[in-house]
Amino acid sequence: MKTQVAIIGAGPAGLTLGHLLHQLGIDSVIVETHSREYVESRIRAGVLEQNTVEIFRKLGLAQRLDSQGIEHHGIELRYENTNHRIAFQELIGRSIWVYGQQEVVKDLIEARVHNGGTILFDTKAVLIKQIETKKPLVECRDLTGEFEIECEFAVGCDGFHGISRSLVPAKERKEYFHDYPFGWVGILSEVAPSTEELIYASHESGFALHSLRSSKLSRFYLQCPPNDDIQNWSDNRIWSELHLRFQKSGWSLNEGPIIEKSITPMRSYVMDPMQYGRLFLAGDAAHIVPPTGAKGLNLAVADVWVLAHGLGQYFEHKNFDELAGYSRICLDRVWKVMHFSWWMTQMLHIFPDHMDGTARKLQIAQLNYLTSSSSASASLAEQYTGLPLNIAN
Ligand code: FAS
Ligand code: PHB
Repeated sequence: MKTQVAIIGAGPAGLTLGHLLHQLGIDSVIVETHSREYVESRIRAGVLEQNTVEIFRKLGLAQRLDSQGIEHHGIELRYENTNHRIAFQELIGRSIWVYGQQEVVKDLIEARVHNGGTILFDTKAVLIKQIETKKPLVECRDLTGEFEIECEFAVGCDGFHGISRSLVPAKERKEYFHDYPFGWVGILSEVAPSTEELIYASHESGFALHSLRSSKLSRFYLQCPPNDDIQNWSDNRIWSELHLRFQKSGWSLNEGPIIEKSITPMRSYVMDPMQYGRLFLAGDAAHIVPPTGAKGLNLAVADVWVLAHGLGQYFEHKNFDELAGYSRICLDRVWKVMHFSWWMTQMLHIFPDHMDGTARKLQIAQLNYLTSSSSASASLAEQYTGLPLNIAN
């Protein structure tokens, strides 16, 4: 099989890149190890930056997002029985959209198939060869056997557990790991949200987040010990912890059937560089941010926005300059977004070392400053709704 760009992984990064290249008239093939049903049912992200929404609109992929997605003009910070709204629209004139990642993935796959684009499901990329040459080869295995895809560029959009980043020689790469001393219990419940906007709650017994998917579907997250077992989280325990951490006089939390619950480790990871020869990395294949800032999916889309622009310059003008700067441009944004996600995480979670109570006092002081200063709130708003996307600087 031959193509211009071979894309490994049909997550938000790979699928968005496929559409950006299609719009530029560049041929691509996407290989995805799982079935279509599996990738369309995976529950993950839920918040889209304004940048991400604008890119999907530019690509004509936002019909359902515009009709079923919910635009939010702010978030709530809740601590010590008080509520504080960070008003994005008033502060900086920008918004976020609540729209499930699996809905995004469904829309992007639907459109790709409609455009006659190739996605090979149930097809695993097992190796990418000749990445130092102008003709990389992606070795694939599907239910019928093995075959190769010859391409001019191979893009690893294969997530944190993919194969692609391991193909960058160890002596050429620097990796930055950090595991946080807690995880998140993620819960999906068939109950009307008890809030108009997301609530980020910081409570002595741990962090909690009230997000949503629709007027009938609520999404919650609870800070839990690292490596905790979901068996330890009965529905009763989940509801009593949610009531405790969101407690605020005059406010009540609706309860309903819990239809999905899982535990997510909280870590951060950055791979530098995000390119080697004709192999490029995008999304979770190159970086993981703790979900407190709701950035993972949005950062994946920002990466491929930069990459597609560089590939467009290459295929149109045989100019490699922009592609040569891909890693530098993306890592500038990755570290800024990593800092924001770390900052939200350290401000809102309870850490094992509470410094004899000093840590909590410092957190409350940080929250009091943040919620009483319009410039500090505007900074949160700017970072949460999405830093401006810079293409080539
Ligand atoms: P993905 O992991 O989504 O996709 C990679 C794809 O590659 C997968 O489909 C995989 O099957 C495939 N693949 C892997 N190896 C392969 C191989 N060898 N051959 C072929 N295919 C292969 N982010 C936000 O922005 N907002 C949020 O609210 C948010 N909440 C989150 C909540 C949870 C519980 C989790 C786990 C993550 C959350 N994230 C959030 C982050 C998440 O959305 C990721 O950042 C996003 O999925 C990254 O997209 P991709 O880089 O495309 O990787
Ligand atoms: C979600 O809705 O899944 C969500 C929202 C905000 C976050 C993380 C996850 O910070």
